[in-house]
Amino acid sequence: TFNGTWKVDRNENYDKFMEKMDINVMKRKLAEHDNLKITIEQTGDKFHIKESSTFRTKDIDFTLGVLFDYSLADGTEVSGTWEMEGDVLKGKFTRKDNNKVLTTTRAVVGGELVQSYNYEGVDAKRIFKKQ
Ligand code: MYR
Repeated sequence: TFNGTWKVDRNENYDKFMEKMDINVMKRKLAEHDNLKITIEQTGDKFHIKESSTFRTKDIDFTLGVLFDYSLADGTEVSGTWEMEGDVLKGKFTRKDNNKVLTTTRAVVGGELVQSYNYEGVDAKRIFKKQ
């Protein structure tokens, strides 16, 4: 289950990923240490997520398989869906500014929440510990 509050513990290749996303070096440095915390509340196929970081706090609601809009912390707007495949959440989001696709997954692995990202062939991970 994804429910609970998760605090980012470490990143893998996140700087390279953000670079591919065309995020400038100053924002990347800040984003590496954004203290991202997400609280996930799943009820059936509905999710409520509270996101908090050094950049902002934000509430997000989505239903599995239903298109929704989301803006990244740097203001980049995307639109897409999350789907559940087995125990893995799979997200596919399209940037509104260039129509390129960002895919992401969330899975609980060994008690940690692992979020993977892919954009234009570059993979990254952020790994969260439960609070
Ligand atoms: C959520 O479930 O938390 C909201 C929807 C997430 C959409 C896609 C997330 C991609 C975030 C990429 C951030 C990297 C910034 C370069």
